[in-house]
Amino acid sequence: MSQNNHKKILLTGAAGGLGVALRQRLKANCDVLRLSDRVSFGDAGPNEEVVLADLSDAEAVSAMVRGVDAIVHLGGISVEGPFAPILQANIIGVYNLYEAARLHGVKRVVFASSNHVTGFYRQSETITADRPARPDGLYGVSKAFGEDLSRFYFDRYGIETACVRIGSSFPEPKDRRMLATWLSFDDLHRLITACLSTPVLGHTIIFGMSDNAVTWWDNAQAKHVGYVPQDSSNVFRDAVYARTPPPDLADPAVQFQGGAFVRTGPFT
Ligand code: NAI
Ligand code: 15L
Repeated sequence: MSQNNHKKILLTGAAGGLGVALRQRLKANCDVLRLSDRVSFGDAGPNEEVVLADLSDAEAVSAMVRGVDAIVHLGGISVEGPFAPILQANIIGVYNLYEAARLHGVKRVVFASSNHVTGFYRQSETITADRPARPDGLYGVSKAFGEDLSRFYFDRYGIETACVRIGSSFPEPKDRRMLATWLSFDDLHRLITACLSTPVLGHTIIFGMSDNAVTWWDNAQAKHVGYVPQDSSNVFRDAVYARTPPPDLADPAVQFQGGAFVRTGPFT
């Protein structure tokens, strides 16, 4: 099946790490890719549009969403920190996005959630997506809000969403924890493509990980999405072990899935 089954896809957070990684890749999924962020990131290329918008500005978000048929929502605060920016971007911002989707008839969203929704599960556990949220900070709480909000917009308005609880999506795993949580950029694109193209998505929570040897997450409940990872952190394992010290088993960052996030803050 062709990957290109949308006329116009909106990619938010286009200036960020994953936005940059996905910009070229997502052009295969649509005729036109609309890119947005609150900071400028250069001009539109062929088959691209650029719309600058702060997620906390409802009017700007409405203009950003108007005319697209699917949204890949990466924009927002991506780490733990003070509550005010998280509130503006990840709570008010995601509300603005779904309201705009409802008003403009957008029927499918891929929402970049995070493993930090469940960061206070232990690394010794394997969890499925229906386990209760156990956020490891205000950032994780804000992503749990986005997951709940998107479920409401599905139940009430039929807007389908894949909440992708991304593990660690970087060019390579940076430490031993990321051997379990790593998601390659190509697998992230495969996962988003699956979410955009599956005939029936519904409201689905899926852990965003590559085919890593060690994992804490079970995606059995999201099989209908059809995501099959093709990369693995295993190829980096020896190098990561060689450059990192053995774990201190008394460290909460080693005990819990959220890693160092579980002991970050407090922020004022
Ligand atoms: P990033 O921090 O590099 O990019 C986020 C982008 O959102 C930035 O370009 C920023 O300018 C924009 N943004 C922030 N506040 C905004 C606002 N109020 N209005 C409009 N735009 C705003 O983050 P990254 O790594 O690219 O992650 C993308 C998404 O994926 C984020 O939502 C993050 O929470 C999520 N995620 C990423 C993971 C990873 O391993 N990279 C892991 C788990 C989740
Ligand atoms: C996230 O949610 C962050 O956005 C990313 O920067 C990483 O810290 C990642 O989680 C992780 O847990 O490794």
